[in-house]
Order: sequence, then structure tokens, then C-alpha cells
Amino acid sequence: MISGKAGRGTALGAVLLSLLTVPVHSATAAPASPEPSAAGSRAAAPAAPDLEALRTALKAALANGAPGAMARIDDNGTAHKVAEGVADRATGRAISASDRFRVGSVSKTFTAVVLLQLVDEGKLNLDAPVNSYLPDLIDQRITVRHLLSHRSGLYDYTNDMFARTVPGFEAVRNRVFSYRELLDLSLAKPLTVTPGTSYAYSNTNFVVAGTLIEKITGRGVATEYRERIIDPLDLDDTSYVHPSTAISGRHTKGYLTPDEAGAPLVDSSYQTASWAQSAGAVISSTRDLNTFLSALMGGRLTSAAQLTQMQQWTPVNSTQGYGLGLRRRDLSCGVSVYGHTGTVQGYYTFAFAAKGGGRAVTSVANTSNNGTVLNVLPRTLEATFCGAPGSGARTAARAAAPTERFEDIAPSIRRD
Ligand code: HEL
Repeated sequence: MISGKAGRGTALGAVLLSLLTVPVHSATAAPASPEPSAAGSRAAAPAAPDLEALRTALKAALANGAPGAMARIDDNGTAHKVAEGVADRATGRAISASDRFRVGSVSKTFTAVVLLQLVDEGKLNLDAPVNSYLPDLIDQRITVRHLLSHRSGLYDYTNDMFARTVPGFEAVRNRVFSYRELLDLSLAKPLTVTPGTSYAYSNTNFVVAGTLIEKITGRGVATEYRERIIDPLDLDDTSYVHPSTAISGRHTKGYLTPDEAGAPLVDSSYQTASWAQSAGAVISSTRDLNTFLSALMGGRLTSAAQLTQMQQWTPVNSTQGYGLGLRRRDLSCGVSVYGHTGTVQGYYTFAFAAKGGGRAVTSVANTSNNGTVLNVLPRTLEATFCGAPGSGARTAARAAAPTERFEDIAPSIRRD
């Protein structure tokens, strides 16, 4: 953990306490899936990133409709930056891998880290019902762990909000919601799964997580993100400015793809992101997200016990698991990587680090609601962590590479 900053109170006693209270999954919990062994490829020295393949992937994003795409790899102290296309269609300014952007659900990892630090401090129990901290808020069976692993069954209110892409966005672009209002949208619908039984991705979980942070700390998530993560890691490009619509500093604009084929892209850069808040309203850069995930996977943000909890995987599909605010993706070369993806109007983000945090990549396309672009971005992970074809890490497993999966929401709701 990072030491010497006020407000985090990760005292040895709290860490020891958390070690003594490592929770056990209840009988109804989805079984945690083991990681693929991939012992051979992990034992070998990691292949060097394939920068040509990285650029090819970004170009493919452009070929499929993104005005710009960028990526930054941080590999044990060496940074590689690649960018293609434009940040601003009006001015033609070229996109830069240093541009800021909206990270969408990568914010969920920030929220989870705050809560796991509160566990380390003895202020929160992952297996306690949420209602023990927030009386009568939700179904009494839902625990904190269920929220953070998307196993609560709380209905995702964004399914309805964004059923029609551009009208849905314009209806909320300047709105300011309270957490309670967002939760009420969810509670108007029945639970989608019995709490604890299976993965059912829902932004509502991380709205409740934000509510918990406010309740336990008595402060807003902006302050908690800043004091626990942003300032200690010197994430100078990272902010949580809700409900301001601004993105400060040099940033790429985001362009939302309408549902109607051939309709012009909509500049969706400026919005309150109030529909997302602790589920998705962070602004950052490729450098900062790499620093964040490297610190997390390097064990510098939580105790080892809580990092282990974050990596208790609920199965998502054959090549992915969801921990606590953390995704695991198993690559074709047998390497697994850890981080999160983000979709917010105008921006797709993939931010992942290897075990130990030595190598990390963040790749971004400045469009969204474009499944083809979304499906191209996983290639940036392959390029970063699997290296060039023929290199050591490209084992026979490559031949069995999984088909890329479409990850988007309404109208074709796929949340894996
Ligand atoms: S969806 C996801 C991604 N997560 C979830 C969250 C986030 N983002 C959203 O819920 C955004 C919804 C609107 C997205 C919008 C677009 O593409 O800009 N699409 C529509 O309006 C479609 N009608 C699971 C993909 C994640 O990777 O975790 O971020």
C-alpha cells in the first residue's frame, strides 16, 4: 500500500483484522472460477509488446468509424505511445496518447479500491448485507460483495435510459441525478437474478457502492478518489468533476455513433455523466490508468488480502471473469490480464495490467455505440501482452484464440 497519506488509515491492525476475516462464499454464491493455468507461458519471459500490431489495431478502429484511437503501454518503466486519427473533427487536431478522456466503467475499479481500503481499515465487511450500513435500502440478501461482483441482481436502469442511443443521451446529458433517484429507477423493476447466484452486470451496483462510500466516510466519492488514489499516485490527469460537464486540459473529443446507419456522429464530449457517477464518471489519461492499474496489481493500493478478494472470479464467459470491480481477460497466448473496460458516450476504453503490474496498457477509441470498433480493441491487449507472432508467448494456444465478443448494451444487451 502507499503510505504516509492522511485519510486512508490502513494501519497494520486493520490489515491484520482483514486477514482474520477473509470471507467465505456462501452456499448460494456463484463458484469462483480458477484462472487458467497457462503455467508454461507465464513462466517464460514475457514477449516484447508488438507495437506494429498495436498500431494496426488502432487503424482498424479508424477504418470502422472511430475518428481517432490511441494507446499507451507502460512496460517496467518504458512507455510506448501510439495514436492514429483525430481528437477533434472540427479542427482536425491529431489525437495524442496524452489526451484526457472519459473512462466510463474503469471508474468502477476506483470505487472498488476505495471500498476495499475501507475493508482494510475495519470499517466495512464484504459479506455484510448492504442494508446493515444503509438500512432498508435494497433487498436484504444483497451483500457488499454481491454489489462489487455484479451478483446482486439489481436491475440496470441504463438499459431503459439508453435504449435509444442519441435521444437517450441527450435526455440525460445535462441532468443531475442523486444516487437515490438512480436507485429508484432500478428498484422499479424486479431483481434479475437471485442475489449471489450469478453474474448480471449492472451499473446500479456501483451506484449503491458510491452511496456506501458516502455513508461510511461521510464524504463524497470525489474526495475519497482524490485522497486515496489520485493524489498518492500523482494522477495529474485524473479527476471526478461530477456534475460539471467539463473535461479540463488537453483532451480528445468523444463522438457518439447514432443507431441510424449513416447518421452523422454526435459530439458527446461534454455531459454531467450524472447517470453514471461512481459507476462511470472518472476522467483520466492512458498514463494515469496504467499507473493506477500497475499500482493496484503491484499491491500498492490495498492489502494483499483485499487484492486477493478483488481476484475472486465470478465466471463471465469462457475467457473472462469478474472479481470485485475488476475484470480478468484470458488472452490467446495464455496470459491473463486484469483491469476494466469502459463505454461512455463517445469513448471506448480498455485498461489492463499483467499480474504484478509490470506491464499495463490503456487503449481508447473516441467513439462508442459501434460494436465493430469495440471488438477491435481487444487486439490491443493481444499486441501488448502476447507479443509478435512467432515470439515465445505465442504458443499453440494461439490457434484456439477465442472469437472476439461483442460487448455493448441496449438494444443488443451484452454485458460480458
Ligand atoms: S456497459 C459495458 C461497460 N460499462 C457499462 C458502462 C460501462 N457503460 C454504460 O452503461 C453506457 C451505456 C451507454 C452506452 C452507449 C454508447 O455506446 O455510448 N450505448 C447505447 O446508448 C446503446 N443504445 C458493460 C459495455 C464495461 O465495459 O464495463 O462503461
